[in-house]
Amino acid sequence: MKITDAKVIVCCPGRNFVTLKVFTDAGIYGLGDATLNGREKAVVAYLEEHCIPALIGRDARNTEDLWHYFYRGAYWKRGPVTMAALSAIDLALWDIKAKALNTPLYNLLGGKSRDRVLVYAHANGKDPGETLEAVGKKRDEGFLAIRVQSGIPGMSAIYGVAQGDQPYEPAQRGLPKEERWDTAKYLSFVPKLFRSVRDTYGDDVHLLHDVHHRCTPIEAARLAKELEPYHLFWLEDAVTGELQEGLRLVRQHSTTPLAIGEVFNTAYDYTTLITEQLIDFVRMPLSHGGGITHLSKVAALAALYHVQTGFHGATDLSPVSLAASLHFDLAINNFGIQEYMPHAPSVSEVFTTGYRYESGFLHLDDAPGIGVDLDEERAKRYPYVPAALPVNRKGDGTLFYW
Ligand code: GCO
Ligand code: MG
Repeated sequence: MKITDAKVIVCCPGRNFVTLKVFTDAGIYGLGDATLNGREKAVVAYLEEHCIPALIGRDARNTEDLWHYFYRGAYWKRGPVTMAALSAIDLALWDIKAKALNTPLYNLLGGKSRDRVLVYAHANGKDPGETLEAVGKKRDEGFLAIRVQSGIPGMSAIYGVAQGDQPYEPAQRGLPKEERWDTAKYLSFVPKLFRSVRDTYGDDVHLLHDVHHRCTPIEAARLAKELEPYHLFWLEDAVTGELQEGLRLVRQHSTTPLAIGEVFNTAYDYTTLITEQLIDFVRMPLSHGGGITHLSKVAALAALYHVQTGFHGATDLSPVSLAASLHFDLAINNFGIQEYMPHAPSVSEVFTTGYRYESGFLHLDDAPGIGVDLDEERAKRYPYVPAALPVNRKGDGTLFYW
């Protein structure tokens, strides 16, 4: 089955998405998500200039060889831009493979290990009162796992908290906005926040929290330790992950489960973390971490070390990415949880999907392939809008992690 053509579709139905569409001589096409928030055009250029010309004429069924062609075969390998492009290629080829066999993708990954996917929702508010209310709303919607982020008195903007009354969306039009950060205020605030969430809602709900890379290992260790009484499902990105050994210190001091990796893009970002059992959940999503072909290997390695998956699922990953994750989540044994941030209603004008939320879980239909389609005519109504993630500085102006 020869690849006859491929094209990149960029659209902005509320936020930017980059989608790769690969065509074959069997009349079957596949879709892959190539969205990299705030760096969309870099991936488009990499795909159009370097990947698509090399894809045409190859056999779409050879997913393993083509993965290595674009990974090992590229002297300048790894990194988020190239890996987002390679991930999109891999997802599109697995979509084609499953459609050609007329079966949902999960059947090619081992079939179903479960019949629905546990998801976590986001609850956030400008202050603890609003945040508690938001947690209550998510409970009422049936969510069994809730990520809690709150505005902190004395800090004007904070990661994970919506500014107006729109749902939280970190990328803003134009150049990066600057935010200010205060680790001391944050560290004394968060344990109190979780105490009041547990006092209000009890023990019968999984709670999660995202530090968003803003602690040093010793600060993260303090936070993880002080959060122990509230039994988090996980503490996410407690430190920035470039230095894998940094997690050793956090681990030595606390039993709070740790999740990391939404900005990782290969297994090599995880080797120390997994083999030394320094984490509990891998977050690297299919659409940034090398697609089905590579995440299958990462998940298999993780399984040997009691590490589970908890894939990134923010709104900047398209419905193609979320649906592909759901197939993977259904199939593997060491699935843990799936992040679920519903897309804005305008997204469903462009993408048709086969998943639905019910009572704390996402359910997937039995459509062949990944089960997502994109209406190219409607996509044209939503042209690309330049947008960027914020930049973060400490109070004295020192540039810090966002
Ligand atoms: C999460 C993430 C996101 C990222 C976003 C950046 O846990 O969902 O931290 O909110 O910040 O994906 O583009
Ligand atoms: Mg995160």
